[in-house]
Amino acid sequence: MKLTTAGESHGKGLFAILEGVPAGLKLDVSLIDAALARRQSGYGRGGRQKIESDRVELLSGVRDLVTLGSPIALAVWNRDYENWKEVMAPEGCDRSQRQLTKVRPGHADLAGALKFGAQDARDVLERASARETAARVAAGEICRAFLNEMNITVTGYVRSLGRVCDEKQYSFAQIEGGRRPLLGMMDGAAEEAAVALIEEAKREGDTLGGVTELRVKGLKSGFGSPMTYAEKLDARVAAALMSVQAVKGVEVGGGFSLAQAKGSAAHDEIFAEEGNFFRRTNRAGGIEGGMSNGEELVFRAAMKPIPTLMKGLKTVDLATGLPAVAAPERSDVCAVTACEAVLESALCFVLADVLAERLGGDTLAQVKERYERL
Ligand code: EPS
Repeated sequence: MKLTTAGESHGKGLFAILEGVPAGLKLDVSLIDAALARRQSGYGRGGRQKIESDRVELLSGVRDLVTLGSPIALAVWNRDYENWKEVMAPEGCDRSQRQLTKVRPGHADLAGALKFGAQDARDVLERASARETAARVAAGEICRAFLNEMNITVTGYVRSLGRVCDEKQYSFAQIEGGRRPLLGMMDGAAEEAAVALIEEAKREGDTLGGVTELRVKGLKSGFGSPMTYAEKLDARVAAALMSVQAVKGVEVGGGFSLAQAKGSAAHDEIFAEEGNFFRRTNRAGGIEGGMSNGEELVFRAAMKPIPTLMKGLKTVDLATGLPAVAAPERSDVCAVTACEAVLESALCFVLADVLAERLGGDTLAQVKERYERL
């Protein structure tokens, strides 16, 4: 499979072309729209989400809500474009307005302006913005529908927000049924503390990050390969998760904590019952030797605090070369809940890609038959 996205945060919209989805997959647009709504959710989001009410528009590759095997093109239109077309229109606009030269530490502004030779960091930040993830979520949800046909399901939750951390362990079913709507956390007391922290950050003109946990149930063993480094499942998932805006760390299973344990406490002993192999622990996060081992996949991703701070950090004005305070663009205080939704979609794409690669097939029926035979 191949996924390409295009679009600027305040341009006409966000677009995706998804190639390699087999023919015969039934799509439910309301499920894609629900995922887009989840991407807009979470306590602490900024004013933009009050303007947008993201919906997918399927443009090609689908007939009567069933995939044709051809590239699927889709759009998520920006309502806010109406307010920005004077400074963003591809056909011609006034570039002198809404320039951003007081580059924000942590954002793509400075490195991007230097790399692309831009006088106005808007030429870069519009694309670097996390609004791009609307296209990735829409495409990722098509991949999720494909995975669901093989009974492979993906879920996740917000494990920590700032210094508030929920250390408890949850089963896949608990996460699916128990994720709280306000922040996508599992524990009520932790969520209350996180809301208070967001309030505090908002008052201070500051921002917050957090950690999300992702789970995959139903993936059979043998996906990914140790034969070449680029085929390793953990490497591919890590790259996909790391590509989501503001993600600074990815863990698989026990992740960093395994480095502190002795080998006897870091691996998952193997048992068999009536010819079926199983483990009683899952520290490997379902991946050994770069291959799925049939256990649940477990990943964690750390999102840094959003780099647009209302209180502004020290920086330099690109236009004058003088010290300045970074531009306080409208922004979110915290978007970890949205990040979790995006990460699920990004994970769905990479898993669908790995599946399609190993199983081939022009039609969904062929893919399903091959999967069942494994
Ligand atoms: C986003 C929309 C953006 C930001 C956010 C993500 O809206 P606006 O810039 O119009 O307020 O809220 O972008 C960033 C965090 C960023 O760093 O650019 C969205 O829909 O996800």
